[in-house]
Amino acid sequence: MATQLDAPSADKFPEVGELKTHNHLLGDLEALDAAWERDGYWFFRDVFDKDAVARLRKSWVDVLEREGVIDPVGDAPTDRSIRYNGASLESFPFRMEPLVALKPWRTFVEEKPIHDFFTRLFDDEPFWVPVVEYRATPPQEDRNRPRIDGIHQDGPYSPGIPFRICWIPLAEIDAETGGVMLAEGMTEKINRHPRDAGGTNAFIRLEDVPADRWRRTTYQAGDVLLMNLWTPHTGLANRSDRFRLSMDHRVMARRDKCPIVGHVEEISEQHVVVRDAGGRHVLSIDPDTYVRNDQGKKLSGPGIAEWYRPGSEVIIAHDGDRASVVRPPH
Ligand SMILES: O=C(O)CCC(=O)C(=O)O
Ligand SMILES: [Fe+2]
Repeated sequence: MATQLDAPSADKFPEVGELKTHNHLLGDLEALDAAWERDGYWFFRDVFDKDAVARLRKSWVDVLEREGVIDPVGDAPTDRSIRYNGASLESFPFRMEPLVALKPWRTFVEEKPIHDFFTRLFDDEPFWVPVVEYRATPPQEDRNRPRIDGIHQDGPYSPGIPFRICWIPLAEIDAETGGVMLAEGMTEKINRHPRDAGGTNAFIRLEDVPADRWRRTTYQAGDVLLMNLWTPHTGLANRSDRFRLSMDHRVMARRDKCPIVGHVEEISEQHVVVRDAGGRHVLSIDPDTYVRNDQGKKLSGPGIAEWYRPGSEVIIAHDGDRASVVRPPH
């Protein structure tokens, strides 16, 4: 079933097909890997415990109520009642900073049914890389703007850490509400972003993705979409009257090459000392180490110790004693 999304330039907007579901592959690692390489994603329909998702969603609803942008829902089921009430969004925390501080993902991934799902999926314990975006996207104000937020791959921005993107809808996200749209079957490890004259990455052009590859679905609380780092994807503007609630996170299997997640004790342009639950690690830094700030900009020389301070939370990918990537969680 294809969805014709209403767009100002409907002639240019692709027809969007339905995502496949991969539920039938759960328990078969080989078939899952093959699907991952072929399709570039796994979409599992209705696999999360609804009460666990509702508990997670409550953190979003609390913020929206406190900000006065939805009317209090009280005991009513919240998954359909996150209607934007029209209040000013001038001071709205678009990156949901109150949730960044609260880290509600921790409790969520510890919920037994959620943990069990990922353990079954990987046939191993999940390792959660604490790179999380909490999204509460209000209806688009200017309806003449394009619906495509920006087609991108996450891979080129995260070299060295082989995680999977884990995108979790917290309430129904239908065609009007938008959500993630991805290009199926484009898993080659190539950076598809055109470079502009300044050498910075621009968004991938719509015309560079074959028009028949685009997929989405009506997402429901309980579904989860995992994406290959090389899969081109974009958010679609919200044309509904409700907030769009989702969380995107990064996950991998314990047996894979997990990064160190800890706090900086000491850092210079030559080394970093980091402490995690397992103790203290000393890693070398060289000019090829991708030490980045929160905007993805590479730091070098004294800039490293200026940006990272003792106590900073840090994620470090490494080969033996050499750090290959040093990045902040957010
Ligand atoms: O939710 C969105 O709008 C985009 C999500 C995304 O780009 C990601 O999870 O990597
Ligand atoms: Fe992304």
